[in-house]
Amino acid sequence: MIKLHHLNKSRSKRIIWLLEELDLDYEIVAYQRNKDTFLAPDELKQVHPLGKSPVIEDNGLVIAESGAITDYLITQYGNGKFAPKSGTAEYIDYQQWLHFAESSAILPLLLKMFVAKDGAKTQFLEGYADAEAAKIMSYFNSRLEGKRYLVNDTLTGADIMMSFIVEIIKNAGQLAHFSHIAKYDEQLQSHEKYHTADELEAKYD
Ligand SMILES: N[C@@H](CCC(=O)N[C@@H](CS)C(=O)NCC(=O)O)C(=O)O
Repeated sequence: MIKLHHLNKSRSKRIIWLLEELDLDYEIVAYQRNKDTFLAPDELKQVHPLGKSPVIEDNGLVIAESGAITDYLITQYGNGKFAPKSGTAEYIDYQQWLHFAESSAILPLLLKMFVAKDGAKTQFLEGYADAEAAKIMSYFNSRLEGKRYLVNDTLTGADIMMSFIVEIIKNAGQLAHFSHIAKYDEQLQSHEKYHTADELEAKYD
């Protein structure tokens, strides 16, 4: 059975959502963040040297990185659902969103969170994070105009990956400035399993 190493308040919720959508048998192994440092406990390093979550174990494989896990699970168990056909233009688009979530999109949003948490005046970082985050959010917003989902008008792994980015934007109180992202958030929330993932995340928090 698939094992998901899940850290509370983390990107791992994406993988719970995907496992639920795929209707797979899986087990959650839960870990709690340190209350002061917000870091994962050392036990997670016994699963994978980075000691971060999510990590899955399946068929003797240990897979880290939520994008790689999403790709693996959909390729292995999707039966043609949740990703466009490989070799098509839509598949390239899908891959771009899958990677965008954990590269260009997340960095400035996290930097903004860290700058705010630190509270200190910075020479460069704050301005950089603000400008880059604004660029990322308006790009994402513009690409959603007139669309229900990112690719092929159906839920894919790209949407599941980007749901965490939407959550960060929402928690930062920015959703009201980006109407297409706000509508997209409602669309994601129309999926029953989105809420199952929320409930499981709360259960293990
Ligand atoms: N790019 C990785 C990021 C993994 C990551 O940073 N996970 C965070 C939780 S959202 C974590 O484990 N933080 C605790 C720590 O770094 O100790 C992914 O997408 O899976």
